[in-house]
Amino acid sequence: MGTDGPSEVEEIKRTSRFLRGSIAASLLDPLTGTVPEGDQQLLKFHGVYRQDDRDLRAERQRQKLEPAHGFMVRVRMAGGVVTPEQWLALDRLAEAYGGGSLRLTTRQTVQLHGVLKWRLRETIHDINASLLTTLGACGDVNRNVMVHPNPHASAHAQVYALAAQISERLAPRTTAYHEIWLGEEKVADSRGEVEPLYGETYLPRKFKIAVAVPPSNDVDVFAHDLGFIACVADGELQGFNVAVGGGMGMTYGDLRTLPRLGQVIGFCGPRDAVAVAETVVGIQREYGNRRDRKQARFKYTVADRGLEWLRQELASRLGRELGEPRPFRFTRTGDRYGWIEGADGRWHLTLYIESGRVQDTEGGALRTALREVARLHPGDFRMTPNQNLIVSGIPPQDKPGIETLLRRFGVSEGAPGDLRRNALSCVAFPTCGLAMSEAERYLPHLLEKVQAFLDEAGLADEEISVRMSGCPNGCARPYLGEIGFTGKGPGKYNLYLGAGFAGERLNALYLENVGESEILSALRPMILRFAKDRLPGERFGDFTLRQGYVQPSGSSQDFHRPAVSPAPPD
Ligand code: SRM
Ligand code: SF4
Repeated sequence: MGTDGPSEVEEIKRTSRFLRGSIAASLLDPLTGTVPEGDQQLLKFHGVYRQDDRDLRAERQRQKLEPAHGFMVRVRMAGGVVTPEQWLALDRLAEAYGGGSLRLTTRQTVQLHGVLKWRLRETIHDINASLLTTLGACGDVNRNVMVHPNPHASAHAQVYALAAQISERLAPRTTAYHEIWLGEEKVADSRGEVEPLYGETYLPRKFKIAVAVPPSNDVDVFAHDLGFIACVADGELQGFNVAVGGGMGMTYGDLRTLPRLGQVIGFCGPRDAVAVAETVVGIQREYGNRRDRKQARFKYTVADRGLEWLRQELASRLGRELGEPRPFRFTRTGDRYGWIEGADGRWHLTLYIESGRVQDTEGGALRTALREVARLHPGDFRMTPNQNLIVSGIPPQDKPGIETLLRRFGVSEGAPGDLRRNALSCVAFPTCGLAMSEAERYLPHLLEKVQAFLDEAGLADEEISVRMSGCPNGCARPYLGEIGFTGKGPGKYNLYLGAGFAGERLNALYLENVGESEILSALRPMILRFAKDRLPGERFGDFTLRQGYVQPSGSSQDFHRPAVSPAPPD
């Protein structure tokens, strides 16, 4: 495809017969553990990514062997809620096909890694048998809808129901999924099939939605293409402020790409929210850039055409304008750990899960512990937007049993009292094909060293948000960390400073392409000075900005980009 025509992925989608491609045949090809490029693109819509073990890549190349292919399988579950039975099903699959680990993600869901091609059908079949799905977990559609998961929050049930409705309304309708994975009868002629919302080319790019309940901004609502900020008065949901055009991903050296924060454009009533979501997605489907995938996210559509254009387009399609935004205030982004009692007397326990990795290691039997809890727990399990897990809805009489179980397996019920409690890291090596540096496997070691500076400064308990991604795509939302890292190459990172603790301000680049010793040499004097010169209650991110370590990046408002003509509607 030339630069003026649709991108190659557009062609793959258009000719795929609603996401069928040659997936069914490729899965049966005994000669290779992978599938052709076109099917790799289509598999994403089915919640499946082809990967290879990057720890083994060089050695296998040397031995002239095919890379050690494996597939990542991601579940779509609005708001990250599963029953104990569903948790047990995922646990069984992790054991059987996923290398013994479950990975909780930064978007409130679960991934299995390393599933072999020959096991994909069984894996997805079993996920569906437990009444979960992987359809639409990845690909150019609306992804997992995030929502503030604390079941004790006021109006939570209504807010959660909204997230589930949005997720359902925006789910792909293709029957290819059932045909390929669940053995349902083939549609002889897919030409009669329709995707009422998406059409045959789906969206120009992925689309992400989150619902926040202030004062918690645990979902990082401004990092989303579309965000709903609940307004609750006297326990009653009044409606939502609507934020548009956020996103994290950027490409080094490409100034047309930037992280950007969503901006609030108005207010809608609780009953209008699903229609707002559907309409915004429809606008992006028509106006998003289909020629250049690096310019195809909704944030670029908004930046190119302007907020006023979007407001008017939305109003004319909805048949009414959004209301004036209502006041709201966020105080933090992370999770609230430990036990909390809900209004109905049931208990909820938020467990800290390092980088969301649920597995048994020499250090502790976390996966076994959670399996045992699932066997006796009548409530549910909720993934948080920060890779943690809430065991939710525990009747008071069951609480002691669960406490005993967790202690038996060495699982702490509280948060670590150090930097780890507000830290996020993406998967990166060995599975992520785009990783430039380590993240999940390295961040804990770095945090230990940075924590030593806080201890030295007498700030052992200080809460600072730290985010690390293994590349600039930003899967750990690193541009919202008071201290943020993005991978540049083996052992090298860009260091960012100055984001707001409540996720309301992006950070800015402080050091480029630096290794551990430069990072530590930079952070130690800064932290010691913070202890001495901070204003009462001042957060580290605010301090680094006030002291001029970085200038406000301004990218949430002033969207710097060279002239790019907006894409015409398809
Ligand atoms: Fe992500 C691609 C992992 C949240 C921005 N992301 C990937 C892939 C699939 C790599 C690939 O394309 O080959 C990674 C798979 C790694 C692996 O081995 O599992 C991957 N992303 C993840 C997860 C698992 C990170 C984690 O450690 O938890 C998160 C799964 C979310 C989910 O459950 O749906 C994850 N990714 C995010 C987020 C955070 C968020 O959505 O809140 C972002 C930034 C927000 C945004 O989208 O702007 C994010 N991922 C990306 C991008 C850059 C998109 C862009 O606009 O430029 C890519 C690359 C791409 O799409 O081309 C990417
Ligand atoms: Fe992979 Fe980069 Fe995402 Fe990390 S940020 S999971 S390295 S794509």
